[in-house]
Amino acid sequence: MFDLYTWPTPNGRKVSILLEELELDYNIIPIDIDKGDQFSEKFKSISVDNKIPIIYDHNEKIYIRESGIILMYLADKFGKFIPSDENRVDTLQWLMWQMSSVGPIFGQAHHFLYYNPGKSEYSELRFKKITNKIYKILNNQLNKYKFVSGGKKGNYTIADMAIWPWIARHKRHQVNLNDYPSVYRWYKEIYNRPAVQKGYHVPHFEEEIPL
Ligand SMILES: N[C@@H](CCC(=O)N[C@@H](CS)C(=O)NCC(=O)O)C(=O)O
Repeated sequence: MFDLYTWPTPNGRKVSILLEELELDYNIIPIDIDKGDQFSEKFKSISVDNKIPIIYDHNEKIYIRESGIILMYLADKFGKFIPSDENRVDTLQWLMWQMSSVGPIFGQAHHFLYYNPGKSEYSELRFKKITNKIYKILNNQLNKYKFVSGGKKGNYTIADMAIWPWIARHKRHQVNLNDYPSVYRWYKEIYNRPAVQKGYHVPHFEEEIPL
């Protein structure tokens, strides 16, 4: 059994999607980061940086933070959605690409383009440009392969699960998915997975998944 501390954001949704894909039982503990729940004394005692998502594994009696490592931990523990053959490294390198490029850059793009438009033209242009560079990289990869990692033999993995919820925020970073047809093909395929439909709306329904 697991506890999931989360809120409907891309980093939170990565983990709820994997928990649904693995068909695991888990308690959902909403941390309303818009109201400041992440700064409560109770949450601070389990989170060094006041951020969701966090899981608690009741069997091992440990808290785990950082969405990338949470995905690795669960995928390894249940032996699913992470290759055990030579493709493992490729899955992990795309996962790390998400953690180091997609998340931080799209996060900045949302900050300037969606939450604070008009405050810094330079920053809006900069993060829009790098965002589109990231989409080009992803589109090139998905031109060649069905899923992000593993090449021709690749399957749906935690690398796809990490990237997908950020692409679901394409309107916030002002990207039209029609401009990236292979990303759009991949996005729709993953959108149709029942576990994704369920995991997206954890801890509550916020919006229909944008298409
Ligand atoms: N590197 C962390 C980032 C987590 C993160 O940025 N969480 C955001 C929501 S997506 C958050 O909790 N923000 C609240 C705050 O910073 O006060 C991860 O991937 O888990």
